[in-house]
Amino acid sequence: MSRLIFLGVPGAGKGTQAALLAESQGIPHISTGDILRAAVKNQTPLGVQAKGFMDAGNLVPDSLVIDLIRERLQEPDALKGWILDGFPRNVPQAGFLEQLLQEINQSCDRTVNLDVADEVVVKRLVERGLASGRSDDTEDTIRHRLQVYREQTEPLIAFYRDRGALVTVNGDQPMDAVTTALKAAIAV
Ligand code: B4P
Repeated sequence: MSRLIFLGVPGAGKGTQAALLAESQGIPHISTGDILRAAVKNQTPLGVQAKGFMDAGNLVPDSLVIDLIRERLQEPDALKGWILDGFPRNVPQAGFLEQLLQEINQSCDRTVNLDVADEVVVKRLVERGLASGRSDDTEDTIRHRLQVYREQTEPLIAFYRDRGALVTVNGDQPMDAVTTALKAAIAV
């Protein structure tokens, strides 16, 4: 059983690797980005509120994602483990998660930081934007997302390092090499 948090710049491969690992471990892959994109597509009240923030490359307000995570982590399939991809995204979200895990008698085993240089992810995401039409994968918005990452998400590396649970994996390798390195890092 694993309970893992994935950190990394936008486009580091969090979604890609979290999906593979969750499948191999038989635990849910919980991506706040995927949940929000589905809400936008279905024009739910959550999606209507989130769309403008996402299109601009900003974080959606904490209150929207916090409620969503509180409910999702208490669904039956999440009792045996989970991979959180894209959450927490800032220090207040990390503080909320710590408190929630205490309330539900769970703890996170590892936080994985997928390390990839900015210019590599800009290229990856521009390519994905051209292939998928994802509205936040344009070069200007990607660079803004990287700035938001530096200001709001990067401090979580120190937050989890202080708690002794952080492992860093080089995400700038072929996908199967990243998967192998990741499995080795979380087995330690
Ligand atoms: P996310 O969906 O989390 O998007 P992301 O950070 O860009 O990462 P993503 O999962 O897409 O990329 P991946 O690395 O898998 O967030 C989108 C938006 O949602 C945010 O900007 C924000 O507005 C909102 N949001 C989400 N969570 C939030 C929260 N907690 N609080 C507030 N707002 C929130 O992959 C990128 C590409 O690289 C793919 O095309 C993939 O095929 C490719 N790739 C992966 N690994 C590779 C490798 N090893 N080599 C080459 N290419 C690779």
